[in-house]
Amino acid sequence: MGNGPQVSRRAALGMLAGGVVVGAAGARVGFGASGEGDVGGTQGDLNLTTEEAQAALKTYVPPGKYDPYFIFASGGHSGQMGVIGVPSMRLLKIIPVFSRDSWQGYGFGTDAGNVVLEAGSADDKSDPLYWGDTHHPALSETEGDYDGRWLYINDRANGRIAMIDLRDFKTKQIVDIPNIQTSHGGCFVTPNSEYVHISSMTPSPWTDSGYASLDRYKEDFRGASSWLKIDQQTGHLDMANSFQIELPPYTQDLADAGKLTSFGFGFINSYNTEMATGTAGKADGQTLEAGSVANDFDFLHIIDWQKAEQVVADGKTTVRNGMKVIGLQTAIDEKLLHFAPEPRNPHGIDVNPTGDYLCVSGKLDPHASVYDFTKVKAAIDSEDYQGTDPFGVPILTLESVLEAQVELGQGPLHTQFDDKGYAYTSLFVDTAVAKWALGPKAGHDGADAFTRVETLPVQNNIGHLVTAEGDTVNPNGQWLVALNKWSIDRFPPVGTLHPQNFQLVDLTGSNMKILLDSPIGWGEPHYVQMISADKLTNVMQVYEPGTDPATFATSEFAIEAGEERVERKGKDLHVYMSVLRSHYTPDFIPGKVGDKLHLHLTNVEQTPDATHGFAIPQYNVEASIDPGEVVNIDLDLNRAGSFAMYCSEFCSALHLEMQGWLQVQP
Ligand code: RUQ
Ligand code: CUA
Repeated sequence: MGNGPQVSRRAALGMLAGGVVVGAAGARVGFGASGEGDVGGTQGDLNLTTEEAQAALKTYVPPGKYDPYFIFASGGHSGQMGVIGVPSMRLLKIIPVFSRDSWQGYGFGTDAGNVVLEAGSADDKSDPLYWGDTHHPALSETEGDYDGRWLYINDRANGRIAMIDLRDFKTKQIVDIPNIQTSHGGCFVTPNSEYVHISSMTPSPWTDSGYASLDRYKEDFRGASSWLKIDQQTGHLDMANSFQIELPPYTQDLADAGKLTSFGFGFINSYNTEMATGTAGKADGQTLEAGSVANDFDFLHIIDWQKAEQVVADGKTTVRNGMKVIGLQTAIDEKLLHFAPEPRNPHGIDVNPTGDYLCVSGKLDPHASVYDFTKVKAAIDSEDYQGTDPFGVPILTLESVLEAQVELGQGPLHTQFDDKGYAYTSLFVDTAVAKWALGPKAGHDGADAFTRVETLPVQNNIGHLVTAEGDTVNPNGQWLVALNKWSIDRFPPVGTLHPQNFQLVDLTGSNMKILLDSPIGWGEPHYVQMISADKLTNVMQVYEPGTDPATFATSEFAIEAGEERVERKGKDLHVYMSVLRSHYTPDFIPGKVGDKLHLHLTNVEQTPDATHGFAIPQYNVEASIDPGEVVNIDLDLNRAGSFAMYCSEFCSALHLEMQGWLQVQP
């Protein structure tokens, strides 16, 4: 990554601290002695206050230099993910995941995207799903720290999960998870990337037909906690070695993995433990909104996944739709599932970096409820129960496990952490970030333990937030980004659908300070993770010659220059084509109506950035072939015509000449 970011950061900080700094090139820039001076004239031109100019310097990444952090952002129902540099907040890339992307040839008649997208649609769906609601990204971890290998993201809408390889930033696998319809809880990755977890959101009927009357909600509907095994070589999800735990038909919400002190456990919040179903078509029925807030408490689900692993190994599972399932009664009998009461309708559950504190955000309660894991474990071991739920799941005694309730403000949703024992919780209703101190096990045993120390208003209506590596065992504590749902008035009007607003917050000063508004005009991100750029050590700039990106192995269809050919076997027309600046070889495809065309394109270049496109007008084909990559396209030639195929990526001076003909004789 070079040393650009460090130099630019140091320059910016030095300027703020000392007023004068010698920049990387040796030129002097400075403020007046009071810090009130102009920054090289620009401050005046842009009409900036000194504070604004200082903020600009902190976020400025000079041309050619790199950002020290990467954000991986979900894109909501755009089905994509965004890669954003921090602190510049520059958009570096969009990664298509659940939806098509013509730039990258993802899902346009090419194997790269189509195979992944189609494999990720359940068999009973007549059409592949071409959209998803990307929700909670989860980076792979080693010993609780991001390791820069893989990235997972769930589809909240369709209960699926995708895996992205951070060698080439491409989606490699989509799995439609059996027995859940929608998903929300997770994804989280366990500390050594043993599993990625995802649980259902709204429960679904566990009946053979997939239908059940809402009158039988309690009997027939179920939730599930899914533990999907990660293949340690490829990062792919190994469904044969995955399992689910059957859960009561509550709405399981956010979830997080235990770490260090709480390693081996997973935690899921819930709401609608009332099992309200909405009006269910009844004139006097109650809305779900009203029915799901009746109880004072819902249940924090506490899952011992190491115990669950043992139960699976002992064969105490049934198989449902191809998935090993630990039944609810087995989970109770084996003592791998416990509940703790949590104030009604909470939202986020976040485990602090030491793994000691489980922080539950109240949503309808102005507090964060902090549970001490050591107490939770002791209560489990001593069977310190205050009762059971309607399904027989033991409920731990609240007073025995609750460590503190910290008053934060209205509408707490999600919490992230820094390296100094502070927690940062988003307040949706107050549209603010609350900074608060954790307790003794996070280094705060003085008067500030479990108290709010600062509130920072943000614009507008924050959902999630992220701090640098803020959900690992080792947060960096430098930056916070508020993921604001509304951006009203923050940007010039661009029509009736507004961008979202990511606000970059500096955590290094004595107070939290907003440095930058960053419009997100390509999706509706829910959650992001922020990783130090120097952890992304495996990123490729070109593929090895002839690589199949699905496996990173040499493709059986790869060719070298000189091996191009056209082979006809009856109606099957195989074309082995090389691609380089600025021609296709061969540039002529002799087809007939009724042929099956199998195109095998090899980009024989090894120059970084020498990507070529391959588009066939009116045949809905658009491929992107990166240097070294092999792309296969299967096409039924069902229409006669002369089709001018062309390179869609501006690759060279003679890019416009990079053309050929697909001839389909009547
Ligand atoms: S959730 S804004 Cu779907 Cu991540 Cu809390
Ligand atoms: Cu190749 Cu344009």
